[in-house]
Amino acid sequence: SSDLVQMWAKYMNRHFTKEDIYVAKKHMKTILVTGALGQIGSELVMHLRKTYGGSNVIASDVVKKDMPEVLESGPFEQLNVLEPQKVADVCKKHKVDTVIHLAALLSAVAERDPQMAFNINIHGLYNMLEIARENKYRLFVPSSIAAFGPGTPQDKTPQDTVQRPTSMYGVTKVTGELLSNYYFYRFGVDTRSVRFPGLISWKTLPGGGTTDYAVDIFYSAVKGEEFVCPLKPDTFMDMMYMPDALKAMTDIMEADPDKLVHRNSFNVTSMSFSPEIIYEAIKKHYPDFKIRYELDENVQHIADSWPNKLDDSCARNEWGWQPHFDLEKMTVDMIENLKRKLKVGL
Ligand code: AKB
Repeated sequence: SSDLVQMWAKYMNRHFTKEDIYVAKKHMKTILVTGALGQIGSELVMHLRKTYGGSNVIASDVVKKDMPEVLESGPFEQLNVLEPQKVADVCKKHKVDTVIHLAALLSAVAERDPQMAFNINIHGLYNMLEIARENKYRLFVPSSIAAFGPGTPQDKTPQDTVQRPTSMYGVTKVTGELLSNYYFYRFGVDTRSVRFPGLISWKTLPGGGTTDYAVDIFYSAVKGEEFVCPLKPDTFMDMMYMPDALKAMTDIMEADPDKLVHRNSFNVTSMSFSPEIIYEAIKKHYPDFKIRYELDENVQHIADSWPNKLDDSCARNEWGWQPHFDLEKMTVDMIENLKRKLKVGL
C-alpha cells in the first residue's frame, strides 16, 4: 500500500509543483491553537510559547476557562471553529502562518452524541482547511489510533493499512486524514499530522476519551483511593506521555518536507500497556493500591476496535520520531507531579 501512496502522489503531482507548497521550507512563526484550553492545548501553548515567543502563539477556545498560565502568558481569543469568518479575522489580525487545530470531541463523548461530534469534528476541520487554503497557512490536525477499526491488524499495526473504524470519532479522524491529504495534493496546503495514542498528563484532565482511565488511575493512586477501572484487565492500547506528544507535534511541523513520504497521518507511539500492567507499575510506588474492574461496555467496545500496538517506523525514518518516556519513567514523573499538584503525600 505504500506503492499506492507513491502512485497517488505521482498522479496528484500534476496539480502542483514543490513551489506551491506554502511556506513548507520555513519554520513556524505565528501560530493559532484552537482548543487551547483542553488537555493537549493547555500544555502545547506553553511549550510553543517557550520556543516561538509568548506573543507569537495565539491561544483560542470556545469558552474562556480559569487557566491563568495560558491566559496571561500571551494572546487569547474566544473563538468557535464553527464560525469560520471570525476565525479567519483573528488569523489575519495576528498575521498567523500556522494553525494547530485541536478543537474536537473525544471518542467516548462523541459516541454519546454522534451528531454533535460530526458537526464539531468535521465542519470545524473543514473550516480550518478552507482558511488554510485561502490564506496559505500550514495546518496540523491530530488524528488518532481511533482511525483504525476491527479489520485492522491489531499488533504492529502498519502505517498504511485497513482503516474502517466503527466509532463516530474514528470516522471523523479518517475523514480528517483524507481531507488533509487531499488539501495537500490538490491545493498544496502544507498539512501534517500524527495518529496520537492515549495521552497521559498531570496538568489538564482529558475530556471523554476511551484512554482516560490511564490518567484517572494515577489520580486514584496518589489520593489513596481504590481505582474503579472501566476496561477489562487485558485491554491493550498505545499510550504516550504528554512531553513526547508535544515534541511529536513540533518535530513533524518543523520536519524537512522533502523527507516526508507520508503526511496525514503518521503512526506514533511510546508504549503499549493494559490496565493490569499500568496497575502493577503504579503498585511498585503504592503497594496498598487497589483496583476494581467495573466494565463500561461502550468504552470497552471502542477500545476493542483499536489496535494493541502500532508500528511507528515510518515516523522514525521520515522525520526522526523518538519518544523519551517509557512506562516506568512516566509513572515516576506522573506521581511526583500529581503529589505536588494535589498537595498529598509530600
Ligand atoms: C480518546 O481516547 O478518545 C483519545 C484518542 C486515543 O484519540 N485519547
